[in-house]
Amino acid sequence: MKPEATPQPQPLAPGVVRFYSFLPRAGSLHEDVLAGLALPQKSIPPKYFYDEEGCRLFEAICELPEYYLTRTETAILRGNIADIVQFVGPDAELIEYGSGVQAKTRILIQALQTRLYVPIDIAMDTLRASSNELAARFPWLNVVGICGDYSRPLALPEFAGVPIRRKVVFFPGSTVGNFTPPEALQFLKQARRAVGAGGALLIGVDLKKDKATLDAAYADAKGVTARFNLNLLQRINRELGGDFQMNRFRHKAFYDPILGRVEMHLESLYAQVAHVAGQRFNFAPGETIHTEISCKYSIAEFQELGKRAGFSPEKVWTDPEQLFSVHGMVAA
Ligand code: AVI
Repeated sequence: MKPEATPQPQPLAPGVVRFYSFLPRAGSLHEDVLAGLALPQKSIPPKYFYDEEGCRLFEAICELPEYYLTRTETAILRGNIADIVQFVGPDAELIEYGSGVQAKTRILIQALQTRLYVPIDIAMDTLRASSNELAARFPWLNVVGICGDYSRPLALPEFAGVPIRRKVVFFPGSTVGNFTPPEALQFLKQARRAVGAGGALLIGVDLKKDKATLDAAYADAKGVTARFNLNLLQRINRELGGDFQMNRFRHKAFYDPILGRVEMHLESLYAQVAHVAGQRFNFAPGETIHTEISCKYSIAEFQELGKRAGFSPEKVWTDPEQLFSVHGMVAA
């Protein structure tokens, strides 16, 4: 795939937040949804969860008692911050893919005294709000927000005026698990190209564990994850003129220990017909739309993937229960 256009190097000034938009052309939701619903196993890419309401619901998921990922990763970062600072080294440009609400990023920026932070996110409103908040909190920080889809090749802008010794991609949250392993490999190769030789990767990866813990993490008692999943249908109704009836579908999520991944689906409760953008889609009772995978890795499996992408695994930080891992890898 051809990378998108690169702007010319720009001088930076702390406190001035710049934004670049490399958003996919309008119409990709339309094309992807119609194509996905026409497949024998209907499916919709998980990146479309994150409209305004989806971002809000995902933040609520991160607070749930069953969803151990966020608090465990945050504790790992806090508890090992001195070692992480040593691993990253001084004067690093911090590039964050899928920056979201950036709570974990604040820990890193504070400890690293980062001068240049480049958050990349598909949700422009969240990106703007959190970039402005970070710039206000850290007066020495240059923030360059990139609104774009990082699951596709993206040529990042270069900036002048800040001393940079190495580029470091920060990819927390185990979002890498939302790619299939071959897609994750492509993504890691792209991160390897983005940081260049001697650059580094700091990546959060959820670990394989018992099915009961994982099933509960993706089907919480309060039904927040269900609302997050069903919001996709509401988005399609609103943005593509769909007529899905929310109460005729249910959230379904389960860990498949053989494939080592959680799958999320929207299951049709009845034989029914739904229309999207004037096209008709039939659903049998029990038929599903596959909306997300969340792959889980052992430490060794993920290190192997990193090596295949051109990284040398140097550090792994985990919690006492071995629920979650944060890997520090260096571009070989
Ligand atoms: C963003 N991503 C890492 C989350 C995950 O755990 O796979 C998305 C999510 N889906 C359901 N709950 C959370």
